[in-house]
Amino acid sequence: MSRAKKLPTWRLRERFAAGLSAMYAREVPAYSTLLEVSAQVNREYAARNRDTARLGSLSRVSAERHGAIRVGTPAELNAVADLFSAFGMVPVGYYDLRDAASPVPVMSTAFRPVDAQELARNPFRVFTSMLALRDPRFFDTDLRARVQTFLQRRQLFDPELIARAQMIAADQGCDADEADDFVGRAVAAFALSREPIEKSWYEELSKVSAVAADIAGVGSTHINHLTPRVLDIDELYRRMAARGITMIDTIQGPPRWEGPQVLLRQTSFRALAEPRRFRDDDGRISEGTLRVRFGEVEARGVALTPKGRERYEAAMAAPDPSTVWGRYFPRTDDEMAAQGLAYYRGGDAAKPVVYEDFLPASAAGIFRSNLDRDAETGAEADDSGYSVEWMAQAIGRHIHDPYALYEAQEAIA
Ligand code: OOG
Ligand code: NI
Repeated sequence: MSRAKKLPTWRLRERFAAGLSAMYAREVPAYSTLLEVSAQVNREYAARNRDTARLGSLSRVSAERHGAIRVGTPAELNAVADLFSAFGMVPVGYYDLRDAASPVPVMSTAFRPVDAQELARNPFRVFTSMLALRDPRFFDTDLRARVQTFLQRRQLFDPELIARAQMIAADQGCDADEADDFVGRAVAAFALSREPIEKSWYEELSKVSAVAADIAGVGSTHINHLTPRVLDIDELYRRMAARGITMIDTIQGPPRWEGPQVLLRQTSFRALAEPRRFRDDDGRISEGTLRVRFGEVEARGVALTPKGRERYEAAMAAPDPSTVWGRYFPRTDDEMAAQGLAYYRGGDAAKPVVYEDFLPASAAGIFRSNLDRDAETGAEADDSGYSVEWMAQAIGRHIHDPYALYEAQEAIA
């Protein structure tokens, strides 16, 4: 009897990303429109521009997505890390959104592949946030204890699924005939639950923050958005608006300009009201709606060095960054490379290293654009001790430093 063919983790990642995308398209119809328009914009862009592939092949870009999920506890984050390890996705970077102009009670990391070859095969990444329950500015002692009890009682993932994931990660893949079942169950773990929501509990948490309610007000987690990549985000924005889809006011991140595209530009449409069932204190079930899931799209540019990033922050501090951009950034990749502002493979300005991560200000903006009101924070001192080291320890894993990864990519000629 011949042995079943083995699928490597990147094939599983490719199927996982495609499976989530198919599920999200069924659940959120406006996402399908976004995919359609993105594909159209990408095809037209590729036909007009011969150097499209410098920031990734059209096949990579067309399949490219990032997702976002939110969990409550270190134990849940740990389970997510185990699950994603079966797809060759590891934690990279640390984003503390409690510090944002409009604070959100979470800290986040991104799970993604890190090797250049793995990224080229399928770069699927998931922005993953954990509730900052120990931060007294958001949660008093009483509420914290009740949230903790609630979270301890729920189980986001079947332990058997997690055990399977650990085995697949150790083997770097699984037999082809097992893959469908494993990937299918992993995808289903992120579907929107149809279970009734305890109304008064959800409302109490909403008063702290809509994100707290989305995380700890329900018994499961869900994909919160899924983001395709486009080669021309300004054109996409215009076309979505022309189709009558209300986008947020701006494209976040660096402005459009004729020089090299840097980092990440993102825009989104507002969360849509989705039907959900609620249970009131008497046990009565009623129908209602919640706005939690939305659509986002992004364009990616070259990764900046720490020096380039400093310039970026300085330019972004201007009232209208687009009017001053040329004072901070040169107009050509050659100059960017020569001044040590961005990463290029083998130092060759024709081979930019794509930015694979996120931007804290944009992330906070994305969260915010989908909330009806800001979180109410108290004046207490933050004694939570949250930091990248804290998170790494809590999940028993190294959290990769994005700059170290870009440097390693630059070293590949
Ligand atoms: C995550 C928001 C951050 C991005 O693209 O910056 C994000 C969330 O809403 O859970 O996805
Ligand atoms: Ni996003």
